Amino acid sequence: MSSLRPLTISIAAAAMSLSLACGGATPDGGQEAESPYAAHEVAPGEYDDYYGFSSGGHSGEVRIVGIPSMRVLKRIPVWNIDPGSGWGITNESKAMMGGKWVGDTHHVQGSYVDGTYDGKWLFVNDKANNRLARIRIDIFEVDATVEIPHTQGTHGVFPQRAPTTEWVILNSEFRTPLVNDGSGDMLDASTYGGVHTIVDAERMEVVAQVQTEVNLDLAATDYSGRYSFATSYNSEGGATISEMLASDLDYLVVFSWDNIKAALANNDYRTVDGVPILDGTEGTGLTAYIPVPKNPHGVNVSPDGNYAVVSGKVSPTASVIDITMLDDVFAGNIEPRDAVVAEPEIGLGPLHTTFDGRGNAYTSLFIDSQEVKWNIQRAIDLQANPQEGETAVVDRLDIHYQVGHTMASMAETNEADGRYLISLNKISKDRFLNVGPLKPENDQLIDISGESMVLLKDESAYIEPHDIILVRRDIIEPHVVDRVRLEEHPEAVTQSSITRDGNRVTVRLTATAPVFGLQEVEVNEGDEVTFIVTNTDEIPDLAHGFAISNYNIQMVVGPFQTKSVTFTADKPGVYWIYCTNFCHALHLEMRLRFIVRPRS
Ligand code: CUK
Ligand code: CUA
Ligand code: CA
Repeated sequence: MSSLRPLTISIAAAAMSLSLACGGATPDGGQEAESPYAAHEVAPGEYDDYYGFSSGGHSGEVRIVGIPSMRVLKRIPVWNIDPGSGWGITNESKAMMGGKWVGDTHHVQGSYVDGTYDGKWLFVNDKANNRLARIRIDIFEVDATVEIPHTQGTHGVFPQRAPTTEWVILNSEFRTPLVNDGSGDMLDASTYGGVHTIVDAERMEVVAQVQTEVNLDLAATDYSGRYSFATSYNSEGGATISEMLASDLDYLVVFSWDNIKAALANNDYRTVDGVPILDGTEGTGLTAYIPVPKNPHGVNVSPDGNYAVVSGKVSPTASVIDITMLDDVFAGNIEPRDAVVAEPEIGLGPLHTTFDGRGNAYTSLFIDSQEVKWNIQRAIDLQANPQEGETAVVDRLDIHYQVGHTMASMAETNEADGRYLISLNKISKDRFLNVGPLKPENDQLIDISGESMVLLKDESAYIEPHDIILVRRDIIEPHVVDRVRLEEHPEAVTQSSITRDGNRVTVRLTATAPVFGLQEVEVNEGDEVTFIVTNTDEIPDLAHGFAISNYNIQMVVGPFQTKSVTFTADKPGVYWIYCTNFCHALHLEMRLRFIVRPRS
């Protein structure tokens, strides 16, 4: 066990040691003869106990990982182009992506009922282009997206946890002018602000935005549907890194949903670009600004709903906020800082905290390259009654290396079960075969069922997952269905046909292994051609591909699915359209001629 560092560290030292170049821990090296993972291995043909839903960061995707095997089971394209599903290529997905082909997914969260996952939706943010996407769990595909106005660095995202997910909230990590059209003094950062955006989960529309003067980073909701939280590391309102590090205290901003709903009902807002903007600056009653040390990062709510834990990042502490005291804070009965009931020193670079449902918290320490387990009640008791040499820290485990997010099984629900902990490490250094200079990231699986944490497994990850949630499989499995999409597309094809309207040609095409419904399609150079392809196979997990040689078109049409693509037939000649997904012994013969007659 390494000893605790002093509370105060200089800005320069903190900023330097936050850089990836300074690795904290050294490799463990020694491997035991019998791996502790053996007892957790998922044998061939066996299933994992948990679905891990992980954000893909700048890849713009969401990944599904089986836990504890750590096998990647599926990748769901969200803000990236992927012929494997046709995403970004089909007319349907192009409409949802709005011409923006990159995204930065940080936080995947599930929809809730009564404080636990209902298995209906996943929500994921796009920090780069400021969007929210919703993924249907029955088919694991994006079915709706919404652009978030008046914001940049759309970061923390969290669904309402009770009674059901009606709202999803998102934060602006970057402060900007609210009306950001080049008017006003753009260099005057004191006029910038950040917004806490409320999205209607069902309609996927922005309900309102609560404007603050500070930046809003990570997000969480409580377990009663009455509060949401945002960490703010730039209470200074700075525009440079030294300005953002100037103050010893920043904030946890608490949003009162009771007061927000009252303001909306009383029309106590202004409307900008059709969006109600509520004034949530300090003193307006919609928010409470709880001072916490310095440049905090994650905020996570304990599964009993009682505490919000803020991870200090530049401060070697975690701050424990008693949620049951927030009503008194908003009523003005106590000072905001009074709701901080513990602030244990836990180590260097605390980023995110998760829970085992037995009263323990696990915080990722980026600089120390450790997971630290500490007891929340012990921290509160020691804060009230300090005892020389006593600590709330229960255990420490070196990880490899530089952990960002960490998450325990079911930890973001009131059914946290304390079995597994995932450590999403940014740097693997020497843990895998060298495929450098840039090596894979390292997702580590840790057994937290006992008093001490036990490292079970390393798994390489493609850059760069940020966050993950671990969902019990019995919550997901009942919702995954086979034939749901057959009738969903308004133009699902049962008969192949070619129709022409002026220079617009629509080709409706069935696909049943090993044939497309037509063997030949003839158009004229310059025609605008739309192919609508329906997978009419009866086999519940068989996909067909659709690629047009030299036309830069390739999409896969999943089971019972219909997809369309529109393009201009600008190259005369003979072009083979072929199935790109191995579907049948005669898969290679599954093709048709696309004939483009030259303009005469
Ligand atoms: S942030 Cu990436 S390590 Cu976007 Cu959740 Cu903390
Ligand atoms: Cu259809 Cu290969
Ligand atoms: Ca700060």
